[in-house]
Amino acid sequence: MKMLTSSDIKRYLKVVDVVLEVVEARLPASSRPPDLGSLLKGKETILVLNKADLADFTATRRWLNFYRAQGQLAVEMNSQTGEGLAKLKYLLRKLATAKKERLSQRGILSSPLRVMVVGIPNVGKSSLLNRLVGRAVARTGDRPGITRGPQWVRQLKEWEVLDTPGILGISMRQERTTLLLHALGCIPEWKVSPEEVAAELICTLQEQGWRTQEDCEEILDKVGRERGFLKPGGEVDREKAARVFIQEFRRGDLGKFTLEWPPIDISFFGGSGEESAG
Ligand SMILES: Nc1nc2c(ncn2[C@@H]2O[C@H](COP(=O)(O)OP(=O)(O)OP(=O)(O)O)[C@@H](O)[C@H]2O)c(=O)[nH]1
Ligand SMILES: [Mg+2]
Repeated sequence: MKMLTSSDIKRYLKVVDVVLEVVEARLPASSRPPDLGSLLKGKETILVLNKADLADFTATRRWLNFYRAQGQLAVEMNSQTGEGLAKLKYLLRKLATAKKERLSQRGILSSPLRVMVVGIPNVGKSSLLNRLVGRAVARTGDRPGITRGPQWVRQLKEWEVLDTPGILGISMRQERTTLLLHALGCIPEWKVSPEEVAAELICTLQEQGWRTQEDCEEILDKVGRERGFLKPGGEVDREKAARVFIQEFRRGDLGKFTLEWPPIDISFFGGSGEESAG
């Protein structure tokens, strides 16, 4: 499967003005590729917490405060409906104006802002691009690995956006993160069993206040029996049940949950919780 490599990123960084780093709002830190930060050093970046419609509202406020307190531009987004787009466009227009001024000082006629969209698979990079340019030019889909190669799309004279395939760097990640990334559908090939993923997911959801006292096996047995996923001897097919359970979580059927919270609650030290972008 074609994934974006570090050398691809380095090459594109030479020609882009801004990077939109798309992360999963339900896993904002662990869905950042481990080495990306050092590659992007010195480049203007905007962190996009996408699929915010599926995340816990308070958690998203905290994450935005957390990143903004570090001087990182960060916005939340629902690329399916376009909610959050106005704020992102506002930030991009500010950067475009700054670029125009820089160029005109050197007597150069203005050129559009060049924006690159990067992130791990299935976080909504292509959906975001479609929103930014206002038409469905990039293919999207509910599984990882949809975008096969980089694609430039121009939006009038305002900006040019580069869609890219997902970046994966799972070897360096903790086991728990790998399991949760599977749960979110960000890993193209199953490297672990669906039951293991469901077990970690259920445990995490319970930590996040999901109201059920049952353990993983009980939950999967219930899901399997409700749907008639039975093996010849009458035993529940837990693997099939686990896949369905994970699918329901991904779609938000279990509710809005964020699987990790920022290390310290910065809003406690004076953040209002409703801050403006930047
Ligand atoms: N609920 C919700 N779904 C979204 C959002 N953004 C994208 N999606 C869905 O998530 C799935 C993945 O979206 P894509 O835009 O294809 O993701 P991608 O990052 O380009 O994926 P790859 O090209 O495979 O790496 C699709 O089913 C989208 O409809 C969002 O903000 N909220
Ligand atoms: Mg894509």
